[in-house]
Amino acid sequence: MRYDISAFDKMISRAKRIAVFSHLNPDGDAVGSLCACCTYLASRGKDFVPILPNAVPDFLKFLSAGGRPIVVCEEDSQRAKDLAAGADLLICLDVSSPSRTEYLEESIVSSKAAKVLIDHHIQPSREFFDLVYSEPEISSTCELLFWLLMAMPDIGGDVNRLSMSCAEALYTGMMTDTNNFSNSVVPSTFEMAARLIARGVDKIGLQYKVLNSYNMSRLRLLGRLVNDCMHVFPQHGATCMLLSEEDKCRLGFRPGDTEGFVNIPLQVADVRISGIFTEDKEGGYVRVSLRSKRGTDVNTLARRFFNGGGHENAAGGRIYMPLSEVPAYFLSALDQYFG
Ligand SMILES: [Mn+2]
Repeated sequence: MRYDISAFDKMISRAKRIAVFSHLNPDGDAVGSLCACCTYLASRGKDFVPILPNAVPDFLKFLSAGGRPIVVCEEDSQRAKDLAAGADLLICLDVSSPSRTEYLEESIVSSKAAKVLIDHHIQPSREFFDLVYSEPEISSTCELLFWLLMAMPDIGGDVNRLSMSCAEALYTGMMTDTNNFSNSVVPSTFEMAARLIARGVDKIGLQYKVLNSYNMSRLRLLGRLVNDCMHVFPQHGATCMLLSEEDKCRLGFRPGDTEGFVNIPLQVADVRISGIFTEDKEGGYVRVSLRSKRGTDVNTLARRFFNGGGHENAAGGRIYMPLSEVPAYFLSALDQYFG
């Protein structure tokens, strides 16, 4: 992978204060790329601030954002916005558009600072940024960031010049976005993994920390969803699981608890599309997450019917209706989509 890094390198050198952002409901790739970027900026002696719209899920809290606390907009909205406004360089990671930062969108769009986007989603909103690194044919934003950092003059392609916490954050984001090497993996992904493991990243240790460190309530929630809240549409090879506010409350749901659930129905031979629909009463919408097997495009499905988008085999969106109406809506969307 070869990238022209000189513009980005110069922007970092010139910047006095850098604000780094990622998306709402941050996943491993969002938190991993945010932390890796901040750790790198720290190694260059830069003044920076990591900002997220809402909190980091527990299983990712071991990652360090260059030793600084992550400012969470949902917890301290004014401070997050002031810090964003005070920066002269904004770096947005793993977001196809500023709107994916939710409450921070306005601060990003209206800022006069230089803006850089580093992302792997298709059709990014380039118009908001001065410099865009967009690579949809890659596993994750963490992988793209890895290759960008490798190309930086101070790293010079030598993985040993990346700090261990930067290397771990990059590996974590790639590992989670590929569902531990099961999807969106390209040759360069293995090359990145090989280099990071040679650097000393503890692959098994990270798996235990990130993928095998859930609590019992999450397992019970999965049981409840599969047993009682899943609709199956065999005519389309589709399933959908519904997570209500009531169940969230009763089963002690915490953000991030359903991470990976949507992939599980795809383990069934005849299932090619899986959806999980999560009620958000406060937001007044139902959050949609879709996954598919190779050859079935959920990006277009999400764009047409669920006010969202993403990748061919992993997409998301939002719909505005009571949760009870979702199965019928999902079925009619599938009927129209597959004709
Ligand atoms: Mn990602």
